[in-house]
Amino acid sequence: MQLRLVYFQVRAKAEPTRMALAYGGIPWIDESITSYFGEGGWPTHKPKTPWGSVPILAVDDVEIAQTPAIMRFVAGLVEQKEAGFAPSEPMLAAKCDAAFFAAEELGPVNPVVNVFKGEAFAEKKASYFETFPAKLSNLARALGDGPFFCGSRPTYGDFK
Ligand SMILES: N[C@@H](CCC(=O)N[C@@H](CS)C(=O)NCC(=O)O)C(=O)O
Repeated sequence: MQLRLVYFQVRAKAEPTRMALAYGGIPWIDESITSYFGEGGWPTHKPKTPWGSVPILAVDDVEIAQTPAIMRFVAGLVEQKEAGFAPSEPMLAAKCDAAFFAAEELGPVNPVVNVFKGEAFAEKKASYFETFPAKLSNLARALGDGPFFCGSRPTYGDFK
């Protein structure tokens, strides 16, 4: 099975998947949008992709999109090597999802840091930090004594 992770050449939404793949010792290829889509580029191919967005994980010739779905798929692969990485017990699975989605809410920091400059940057930063402390403290509370969100071993909920 060949895995190609298609994204911009930045960390952002693809990085948790990269980290989980690396953690699981699962080989993958980072593929830029330009090299993956080739002629016509993203604007031409976007409507034909599963959800019109990247990241996309191409599993041989089948494309998975939506970051949490990609992560769940990768977690399933890691689970085959390390039991417990993708818990099947419903309450534990919910706990992992909650950590993953709560961390996902911090994602809008990416454009703040990487895109905006000057006055726009100052405005976006101020707006981001209005809600950041509460979100961070929720994550800290969920982590408790840790060391991981769902117990003593890492799960996909820790990779965000
Ligand atoms: N809900 C999607 C959102 C993905 C998303 O916003 N991707 C952006 C890049 S970070 C994108 O595809 N931008 C190009 C476009 O919308 O045409 C996910 O979690 O994967």
